[in-house]
Amino acid sequence: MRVVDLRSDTVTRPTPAMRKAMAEAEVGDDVFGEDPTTNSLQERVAKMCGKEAALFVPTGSMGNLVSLRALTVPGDEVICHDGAHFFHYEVSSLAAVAGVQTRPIAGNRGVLDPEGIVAAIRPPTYTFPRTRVISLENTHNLAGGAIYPIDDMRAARKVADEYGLSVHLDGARIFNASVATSVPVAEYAAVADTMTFCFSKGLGCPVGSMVVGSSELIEKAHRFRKMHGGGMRQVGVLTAACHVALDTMIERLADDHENAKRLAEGIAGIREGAVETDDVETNMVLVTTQPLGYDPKGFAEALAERGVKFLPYQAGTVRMVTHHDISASDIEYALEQISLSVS
Ligand code: TLP
Repeated sequence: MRVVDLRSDTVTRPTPAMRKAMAEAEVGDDVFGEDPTTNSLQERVAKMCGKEAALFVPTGSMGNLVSLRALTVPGDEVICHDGAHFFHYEVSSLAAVAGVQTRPIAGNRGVLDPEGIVAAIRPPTYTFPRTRVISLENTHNLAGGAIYPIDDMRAARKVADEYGLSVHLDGARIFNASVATSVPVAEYAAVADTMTFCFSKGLGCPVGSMVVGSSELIEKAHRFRKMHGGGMRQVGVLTAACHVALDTMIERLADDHENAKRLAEGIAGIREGAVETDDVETNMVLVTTQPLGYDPKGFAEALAERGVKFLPYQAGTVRMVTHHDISASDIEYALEQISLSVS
């Protein structure tokens, strides 16, 4: 059976060029700082992001944790959108491991209102936790790949500067935002003290994420990475694939965005109200299943039987994600199957 896997852009398999680079990678012991492929990747990424330093980490979750730890001490508080990935899907690591409290606030499609941020900042008394960080997410996963506009990010930065706070950016999919808006990744990174992004999502690598920031913050993050068991040895076998991703996988994200748009329009054509096509800004499509005659779980199960895979999401929706291993013809196939499943 033909399979069209729209569960996530994490399901991509390494390209032949990645596998070749991985097999031939020059390696050394990275805990001794001697892995040339990783060192050159970190230097390359830092430069690309306009930051002093970068650190390779195994996952986006570890990237968020070591970044936020570098910016806080136990007892501090981090303000974020109430749909932030680390608030929902990272096993409470900030609370459990960093001893840091999360202050989720409402926002429109992942974007925080500066006044809302100000209202959440704690006054400096002995009783309150100390507000330390504003954490942003771009693109915003729970908002269906919504772009956090650069001007809104700068408005949050302005608040941070006024109140002496730091800014962290969960930029797991920052390259999707950058390709969609033509705003260079360095401009997004300039808003933040620390930024993470993932190689293992739209960029198609098997493993890996990056943290970028000042040398001082990256030094701290490096210690936390080791503390959390993330000191890796001949890690050039992984970072070699990341070099290939930077060479070959960025511009093509536009294809994923086009496929997502086509998918959204197709589903909207099958049943009115199932998709807000204007909300599809990058590589995700949130589909409200009720107009299609299903609940999210039932819809995902019915389509999985036809080889079209996706995940039930929040509030009566399913999420479909386009990526390197999904072609325009896969989208047409998925639409056919959806159409056949809707009576
Ligand atoms: N997101 C994954 C899973 O949570 C489901 C996905 O399929 O979208 N930040 C953001 C915005 C993310 O979307 C993710 C992963 C992470 C961080 C964590 O990255 P990993 O999985 O590498 O720890």
